[in-house]
Amino acid sequence: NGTTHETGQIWSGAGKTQDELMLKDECILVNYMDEVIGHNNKYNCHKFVPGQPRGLLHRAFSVLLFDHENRLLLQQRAKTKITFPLVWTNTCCSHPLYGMKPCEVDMPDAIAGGDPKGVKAAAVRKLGHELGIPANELDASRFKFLTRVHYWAIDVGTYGDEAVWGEHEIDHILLYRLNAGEKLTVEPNPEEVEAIRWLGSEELKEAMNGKGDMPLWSPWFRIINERLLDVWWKDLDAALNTDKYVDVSSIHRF
Ligand code: DMA
Ligand code: MN
Repeated sequence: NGTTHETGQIWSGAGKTQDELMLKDECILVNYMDEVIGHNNKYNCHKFVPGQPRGLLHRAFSVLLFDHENRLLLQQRAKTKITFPLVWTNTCCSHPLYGMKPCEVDMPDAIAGGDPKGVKAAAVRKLGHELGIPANELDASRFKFLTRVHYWAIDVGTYGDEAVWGEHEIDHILLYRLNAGEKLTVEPNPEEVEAIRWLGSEELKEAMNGKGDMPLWSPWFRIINERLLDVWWKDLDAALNTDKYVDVSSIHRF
């Protein structure tokens, strides 16, 4: 495990691709109210160090993608992910980035209006990168933005003695459902995703009981699942097609 950040040097133990993304991806820094206050790279945002014990608060998104039969697509993170390797989680989690085209930085009025196009564009980008879902098989306007979750979680150093990583985010939750007969190509990128599984609500409950072959779950998906998802999943037509569960003014803090 090296410790230098020079281009091409592997410092995390995870591998060059993830190292490079750690420095290249420029996350959006936000305040407690989710207002943009700046930007910094993924490394600085996620490294928990003395004096900055929760990294830097930044904006994130979580996609929950369902098929026509209301099964949720889950992914196991690749073993080469620097943060939270090998844990199971929702379809796709990532960050809208600063400096992207189209722009991924949403302003408060877009969020309050229920149509944050920036995180939706980021979601299309990352569903492509992580799961190989072609952009032309997705319709960004069909992402349903429901609410925001503010949480932090520690991921005790997987790579090297000093590495202590974590998350401290305001996570924008996006739901998406395939129509009957709609084609979706899913070709997981092994640098990002170890495995995928489509599970119904009851199957997920069983999978998360710790006794099966999916023992590890991400802290943010545990929060979303325990606090919010149950209600939406039971009433998925309304969650997707009406504003019954839209809560754009709250930031749920856990
Ligand atoms: C970060 O996910 C976002 C959440 C909601 C935890 P990630 O670590 O998978 O992002 P990326 O793959 O872009 O590093
Ligand atoms: Mn993050």
